Parts: sequence; C-alpha cells; structure tokens
Amino acid sequence: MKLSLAIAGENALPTAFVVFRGFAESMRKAAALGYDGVELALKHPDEIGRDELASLLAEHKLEVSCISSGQVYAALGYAFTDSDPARRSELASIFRGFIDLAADFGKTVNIGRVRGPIKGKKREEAEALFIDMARELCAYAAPKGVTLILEPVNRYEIDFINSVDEGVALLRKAGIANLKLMPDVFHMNIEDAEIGATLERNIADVAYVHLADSNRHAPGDGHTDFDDIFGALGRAGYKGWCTVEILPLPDPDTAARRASEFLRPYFRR
Ligand code: LER
Ligand code: MN
Repeated sequence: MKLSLAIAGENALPTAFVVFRGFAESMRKAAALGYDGVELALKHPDEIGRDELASLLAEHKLEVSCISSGQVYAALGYAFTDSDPARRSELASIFRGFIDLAADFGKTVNIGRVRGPIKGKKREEAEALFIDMARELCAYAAPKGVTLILEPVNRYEIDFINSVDEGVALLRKAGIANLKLMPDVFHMNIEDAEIGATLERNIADVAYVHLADSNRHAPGDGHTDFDDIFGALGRAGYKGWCTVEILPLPDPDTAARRASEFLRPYFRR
C-alpha cells in the first residue's frame, strides 16, 4: 500500500476536501511529511501544466495517485446524470482531458459527486444516464490503461450511490472492466453497517481508498477504528493507494502531519 494526500489548486473552493492548496507548495509539504503521492483535485485538466507537474513530481520524488473530479460538480455543476446533451458533451470533454492527464500521471480518475444526483428523475433514468457516460469515458480510457473509480458518497452530499453495496450493484449493472470502486471510509462510516468487513468482502472491486476520520479530521482525531480498516485491507491483500482526504483542521499543516504520523505505522507492517 502507498499513502497519498489530496491537494488542489490555489483557488479551489472549501468543498474541495484538501488540506493544502497550490500545487508546488502542497507537493513540497506532502513530500516532507512522508507521503508517497498526491491526489490532484482538479476542476479542469489545464489547471496544471504537464511539464510543471512532471518536474514537481521528480523534484519531490512523489507520484500522482489519482486525478479527482469533485470540483467539476461542486464548482462547475456538471454531472453524469444530467440529461442536457450540451452539458453532457462539455463534461465528457473535461473528463477526456483528465483521462489524457492520468494516462501519464497515475492511471486513475475518480467519479465522486460528479456522478450527479437523481433529483427529479426516476432512479432507472439516472442510472442509465450514469452508465451511458461511464461507458463512453471508460472506452476512451481503456486503451490508455486508465481506470475510472466510482466513489460512494454519503446522503447529505448527494442522493445517488451512497453505500458501497449500491456502488457495487451499479458496477455489476454496468459491467465495464475499467470501472472500479473507490470506497471513502468517511462516507462508509455514515452509510455502511461495517467498514472493515465491507471492504474485505468487496475487495475485488476496490481500486483505491479515501481515508478520513469520522469527523473528516485527520485519521486518529475521531472515532473511526483504523485497526479494523487496515486489518481488513491486510487480510484481503490490498496493495493500492490510500489517500488522506480531510478538512484542514485545526490548521492545514497540523492536519497533514497528524494524518501522516498516525497512518505511517500501518504502512510499515
Ligand atoms: C466528497 O465528499 C468526496 O469524498 C470526494 O472524494 C468526492 O467528490
Ligand atoms: Mn472522498
């Protein structure tokens, strides 16, 4: 397993759940704190230049774990469940840019809140719109070796795909080889009956994990049982990325440091 930290550009909204903003400074700090990689929370693929990114990664000996897309929904309002053809095509174009970037950096693009809400639609209609967009983008991503990962998100942020079981059921319906699951233990603490057992049971679909404590503070600062989580991931033989996606509290440096200090021992076992 490798440990990553979610970061964003300088102007990211508070709804980007990252401790550090500004790519260069964030990467310097992440490396100094012992993280192996960074997850880039982007609203557009041009937000960071490829050359600048490559040189920052080399300088700090970091990898990109994932390109995450929550801001495409939170800041720009695009969604996989939108039925408007013009907006769907703009969203697909942003995602093709993310996939092109991920082809060289990390091979993974997340679908979190950007899967969109059900809202006034029938559930079957929202699912069909989601699967249609996922199928088109995964077909574009497959020859580039890129995987898209669907993140169940709690009911207070979105009304569609809240639990891991719902996420897995939708993956089964879609049947797309490079569409996998990104469980986030913060959302699982709200939506899933058990965290460790659910991860272990669904490990074949788990391609990536988001970490935060029960209060979305640094792991160790709430009441989530990380022995349960890492015990399950260890038994299941999980070898992928675990990424810290937390609020910058009590302040960004303290949050990122506490998370690294608390989690590192699990990564040495
Ligand atoms: C949102 O709460 C979240 O966890 C992100 O990773 C998905 O947009
Ligand atoms: Mn998350």
